[in-house]
Amino acid sequence: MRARITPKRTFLGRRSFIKKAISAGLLCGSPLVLAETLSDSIACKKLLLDPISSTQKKFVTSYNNYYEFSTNKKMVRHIAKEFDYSDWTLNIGGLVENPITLNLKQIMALPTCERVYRLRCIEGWSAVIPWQGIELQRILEFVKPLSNAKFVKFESVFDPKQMPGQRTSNFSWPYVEGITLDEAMHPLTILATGMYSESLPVQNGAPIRLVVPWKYGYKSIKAIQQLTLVEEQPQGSWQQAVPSEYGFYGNVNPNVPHPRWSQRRELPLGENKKVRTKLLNGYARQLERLYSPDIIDTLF
Ligand SMILES: Nc1nc2c(c(=O)[nH]1)N[C@H]1C(S)=C(S)[C@@H](COP(=O)(O)O)O[C@H]1N2
Ligand SMILES: [Mo]
Repeated sequence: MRARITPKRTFLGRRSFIKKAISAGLLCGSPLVLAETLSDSIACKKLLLDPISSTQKKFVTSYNNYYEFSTNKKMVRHIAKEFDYSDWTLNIGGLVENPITLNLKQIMALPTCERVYRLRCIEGWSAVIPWQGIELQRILEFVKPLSNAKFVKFESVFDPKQMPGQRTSNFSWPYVEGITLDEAMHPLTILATGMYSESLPVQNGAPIRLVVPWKYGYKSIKAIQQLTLVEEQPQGSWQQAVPSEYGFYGNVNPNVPHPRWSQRRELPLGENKKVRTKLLNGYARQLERLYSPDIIDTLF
């Protein structure tokens, strides 16, 4: 067992070797360099988020939208229990200078920061979740989008052997989502690898999922294997399946009703009284530079 632990001297020697190789321009685009670059950058932007208390973990891990496993929110975690993701790869490519592929170990080694965010599902329920994640901006700065890249397209895993929903539903698998490059570069946008200071439970999107806290939950795609920088606006799976109910932007807006219900209120998981839904889920102040204030109120 002891031999497995890298002695500190060797470790430091290796780090300074990596640092020298990075500044010499070697190792360009390797996952090792990504982790090293991220751990050297200022870990997290200070975003002046309002202090909010988290929903109890038991609620967030037992009521899940994850159609690959089940359309029954309470069943998802039971069906997802045996999901094996040890062979995972996350590829980031398309219109970038430095495409990379990370394996599970490399994904889990990415340095993370803590973000407590509201999550608002378009169906009218919500939660407050303490995530551990990486600002997507950091990863994009590393892969260097080309000047014609305008959107980021995300694709979940396609594994019908392990995911019964992919065998039975007529949804077009894998689950796809997309956001603009500006939205992807916003410091609120993270790729989460953990929550409640533990690695992400399968039902919440292990090993890595997107979290865009000002958008309805369907934009926060779980179990991501592919990010592609593209020129044209990608079509999300929900947008494709039900275009009258799911937009490309999906920004939380209490003033824009769903075709079948009002979006003015939401039920926090674990509570029995609805609360008012906030414009852009409470993040309008952080998003002023992304969406000009005069159009914020009409956004969906
Ligand atoms: N791959 C995938 N990602 C997904 C979904 C899904 O069915 N498949 N559901 C979305 C929806 S509708 C919501 S509300 C959130 C729920 O996240 P949670 O279960 O962690 O609360 O995940 C989103 N990400
Ligand atoms: Mo949702």
